[in-house]
Amino acid sequence: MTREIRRVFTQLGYLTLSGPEVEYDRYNFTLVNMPPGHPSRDTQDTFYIDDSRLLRTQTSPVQIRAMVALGAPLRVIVPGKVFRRDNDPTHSPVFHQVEGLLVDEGVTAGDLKGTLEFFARSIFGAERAIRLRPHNFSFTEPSLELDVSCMVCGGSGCRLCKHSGWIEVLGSGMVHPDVLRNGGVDPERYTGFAFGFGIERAAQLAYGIDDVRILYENDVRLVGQG
Ligand code: 2U9
Repeated sequence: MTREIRRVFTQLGYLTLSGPEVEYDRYNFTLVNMPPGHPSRDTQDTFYIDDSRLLRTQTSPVQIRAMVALGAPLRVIVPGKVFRRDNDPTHSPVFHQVEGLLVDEGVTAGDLKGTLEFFARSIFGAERAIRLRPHNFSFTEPSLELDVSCMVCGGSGCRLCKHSGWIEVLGSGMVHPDVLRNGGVDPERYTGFAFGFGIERAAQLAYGIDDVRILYENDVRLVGQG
């Protein structure tokens, strides 16, 4: 799945980057607009190592590091492991995310929409329709969630899409000017968009996998299909 996602974004000129899984809370939270006291920082949700270090809960700190190191213009995707204190039938304490970031002069929400449509059709099929709904993330303003027309019924309604015809696939938005500033990028000159999603969930939707655990069990009948 990661290979397929990389192929889509490499075609669009994105670099693939990685970064540390043990992070400073400043990079994981503060610099993406989650100041001390933000609910996501709760010790009920986050694995802390000590007062200033934790297991990253998202790959966003790598995009901050990329802006600082490479500056604008910038196109990167960051696949990698993330950690959350969640463990139930639909949540694993470790899972994989891809986040993407594009920063340049004159970037608009229209560019974001076109990019997400290309991504959705490349991964989930050329006949897929998309829709964007308003949402809220600390690092983007405005924030948008992307729904893709259901890969099982094509939109007419079935059990997978709970008879709505749509499946929620990812979160996205226009990068908050304070977050650009935190990466050393001038928000008066540059704008950007960002997106993020869970790779296991994307694999379940793309391949019709109803139980996430088979992705971790190393059954040779599954791993032999790579
Ligand atoms: C920087 C600027 C912007 C990354 C983004 C999302 C939206 C998002 C979650 C969806 C489900 C991850 O797997 S999940 O829990 N993510 O919806 N992530 S925009 O925005 C950034 C990141 C870094 C510097």
